[in-house]
Amino acid sequence: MLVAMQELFSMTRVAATDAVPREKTKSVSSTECPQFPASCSLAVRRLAGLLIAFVAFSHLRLANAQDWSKSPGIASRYLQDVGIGSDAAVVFAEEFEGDLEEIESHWDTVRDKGIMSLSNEIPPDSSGKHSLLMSQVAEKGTGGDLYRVLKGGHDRLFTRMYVRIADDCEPIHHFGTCVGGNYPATPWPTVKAGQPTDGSKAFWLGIEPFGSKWQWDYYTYWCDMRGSPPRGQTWGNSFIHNPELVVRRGAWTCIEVMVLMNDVGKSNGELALWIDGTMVSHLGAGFPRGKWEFDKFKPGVAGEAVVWDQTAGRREHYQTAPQGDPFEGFRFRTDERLNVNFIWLYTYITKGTRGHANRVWFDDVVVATEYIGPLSPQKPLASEKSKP
Ligand SMILES: [Ca+2]
Repeated sequence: MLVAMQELFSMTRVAATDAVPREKTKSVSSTECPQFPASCSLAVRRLAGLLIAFVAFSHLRLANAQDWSKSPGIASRYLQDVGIGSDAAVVFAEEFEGDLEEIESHWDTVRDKGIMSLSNEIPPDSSGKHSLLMSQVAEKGTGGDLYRVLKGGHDRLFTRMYVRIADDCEPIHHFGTCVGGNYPATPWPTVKAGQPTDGSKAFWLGIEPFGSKWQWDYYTYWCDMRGSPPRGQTWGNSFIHNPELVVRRGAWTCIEVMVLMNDVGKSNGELALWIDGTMVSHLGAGFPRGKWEFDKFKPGVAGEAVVWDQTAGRREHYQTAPQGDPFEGFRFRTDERLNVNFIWLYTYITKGTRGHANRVWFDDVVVATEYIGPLSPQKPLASEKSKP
C-alpha cells in the first residue's frame, strides 16, 4: 500500500515537473474550464467579467472581510503560541517539537525524509527549541515535502508559518507555503502545472520567493487563470510584483495567507497576504485596480494591458481605465464541494551548484478559520519593566 502511494505520488510529481519547460506544454482551450461559451469574443467575455465583478463587488462580503482585517489575531491571545492548538478556530498547529518520527505522524505524506532534520534555529519569540530544516543538496533530488489533509475542508482559511531561507540558498524553483483543495481530497500532492485546474476538482496556491528576483508573490492555479503566448499555456498567476517585497534570506519571516472560496456561480473568492504581520496584498471582486500582463496582474498600474485570447489564439492589447481596471475576483470553484483541504510545505529546487546545500527552515505553523497573526512575545517580567 505504501509503495503504491509512493509510486502514485512520484507519478504526480513527475506530471508537475514534466510540465515545467514552458514551451512544451499543450495549448489549453478555454472550453476545458469555460467561464463563458467559447464562441464569445474576448471583449464580450471581459465585459461580462467586469459586470460579474461589479455585481459581486456590490454584494461584497464586507462584513466577512472586515472582521479579520481589524482583528489582532488568535496568536495575540497565546503568548509565544503556547496553547494555540487548543483554540476553537485552530484546525492544525505544528511546532516541530518532539522527535522526527512523531512529527512525521502529523502529516499524511512525508517525502525525502533524508533531507529533513531538527534544527536549533527558531524564530524570535518562539517558545520551542527546534524548527524543521530541509537541506536539499543540489543535483541530489529536488527537495522535500510535508503534506496534510485538512479533514472536511474549509471555505475560509488562514495559514500562518515561519520560514527562514539560508543566506546562501540558491534560487528556489517552487516553494510551499502551499494551500489548496482537491475534490475528492487526496492524501498526497496531485497538482499539475502548466494548465488551469478543473473548477470542480482542484485549485492551489503558494507564496513563493520567485527565483532570482527573491521577491515574495503568489503562485496561483485556478480554473480561470490567465495564459501566456505562444499557445495560452498557464503557469501560476501572480498578483503583487512589488520589488520592495524582498525575501530576507538568513532571517525568519512570518507568512500568513487567507483564502476565501467563491460562492458557486460568482467570482467573489479572495486572497490576502501578510508578511511579518503587515498586510501586503488583498484581492477580491472589484479590488484592487491594476492591469493584466498575460499571467501577471499588476496592482496600481494602468495603461496598456495585454491578455492571451484563448479563443482566437492570439494576444489582445487594450487600454485600462485611468486608475486601472478592477480585479475581477477569484472563481476558485464551480462545485461547492471543492474547498481548502490541504496544506503543503515543500522545497523544489531544480538547479544549483553541485554539492551545495540549499537550506530552508520551517516552524510555528498554524492553520485556522480566523486571522492568526505573528507570534506574540513573552511579556517582560515586572522587574524588567521597572528598569530605566
Ligand atoms: Ca518549534
